[in-house]
Amino acid sequence: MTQGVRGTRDFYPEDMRLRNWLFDNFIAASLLHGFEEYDAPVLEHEGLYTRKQGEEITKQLYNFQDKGERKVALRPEMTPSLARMVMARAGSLPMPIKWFSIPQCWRYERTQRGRGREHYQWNVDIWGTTELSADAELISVIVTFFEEIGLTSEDIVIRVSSRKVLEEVLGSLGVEGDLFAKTCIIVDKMDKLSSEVIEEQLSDLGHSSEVIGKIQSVLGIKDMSNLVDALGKESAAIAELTTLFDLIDSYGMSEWIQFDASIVRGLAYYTGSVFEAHDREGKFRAICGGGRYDNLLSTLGGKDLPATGFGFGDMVIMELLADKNLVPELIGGVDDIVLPLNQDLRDIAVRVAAALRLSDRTVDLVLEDKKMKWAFKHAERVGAKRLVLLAPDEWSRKMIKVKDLETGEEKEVSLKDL
Ligand code: PZH
Repeated sequence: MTQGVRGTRDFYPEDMRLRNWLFDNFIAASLLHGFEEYDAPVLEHEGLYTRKQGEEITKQLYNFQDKGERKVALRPEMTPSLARMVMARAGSLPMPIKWFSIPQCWRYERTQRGRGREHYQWNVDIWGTTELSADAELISVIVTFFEEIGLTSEDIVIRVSSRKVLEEVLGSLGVEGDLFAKTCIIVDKMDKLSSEVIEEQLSDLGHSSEVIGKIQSVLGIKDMSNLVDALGKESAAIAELTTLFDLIDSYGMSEWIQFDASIVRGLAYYTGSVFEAHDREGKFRAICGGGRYDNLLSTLGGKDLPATGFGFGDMVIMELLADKNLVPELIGGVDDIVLPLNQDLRDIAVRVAAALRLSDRTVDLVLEDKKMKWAFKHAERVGAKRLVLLAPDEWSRKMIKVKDLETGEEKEVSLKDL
């Protein structure tokens, strides 16, 4: 029984060092922008995710009945939990809310594709403002994170659009509401499925060939001036995107950004700006994605509050960093290894270790009888800075031998000086 549950990962210390490094960078970019951390249970009522628009995320729900016959699910995403928490304190939370979290999210696929069933997803959200400055601020969080970990705008492009683009075009053809949300979910799969399959799915939804042709022509637009030609100068979508791109310019982030009408995101609840980050070479799936979702609370039985946010998984980014040779080599953080050279010196070694720890040094006290040779190898493995030796001769003079492993320098010091 060495294997965990199918689709789950173990994190050995070397994996955990990397995961912590990644999360520390998520946290740093969030805090730098004034966000506060929150958390919620991994187990939620299944009803929090029952949406009927055919999203992959709700089709793959990891759900079951608990021993009290309650229908529960492991969260597939964080936004509904966040919405629940905001709703529970509606009226008493000072707005805008700027919160982030790094939850583990789950999916259950029946297909045997050997894909993971859990991942961690950094979530950053702003609630309580309709201002596009919030959407721009979120993009700044993402760009800051990329820069922190060594990625540049030559590696990454953030594709931006607004659901209002397609909404305006399809609205004039009578496609609205639920049907519009379902259409976006199909359109979102355009880079994964063939155009024949997409056309078939759109026609199964009841769209005429005129509507399908219109969708295809609009989604091909990658340039704002062509969008103006398609939607007209009076378009609300154009006004919104122009404001957003001006803001992005003020942040100095324009080289990261590209308008792309094919970005609609595969979740039903998006209402306005939407964005996805991709590697420019196009080798990987989307690195992160998000957008505005102003109407989510009413679908959960509450009073709507404007909101915008993004989700950023822990897997694609690590694949990309590996591809670019940007995965840092991390070694453990031990300052000192304390080694008593015989058992009579264990008691004093314990006291030496305690004194060092009191002065905030991280200490690995060798627990068994070990030789110097072992200690050197061990020091290398854990990346220790000093070897602190309790040796009989030196200790008979109340001295401790210290070897600086970075410079190779050796000296004898008293406990006080150590
Ligand atoms: N956010 C849905 C999701 C959950 C787990 C994995 C991937 C996606 Br693994």
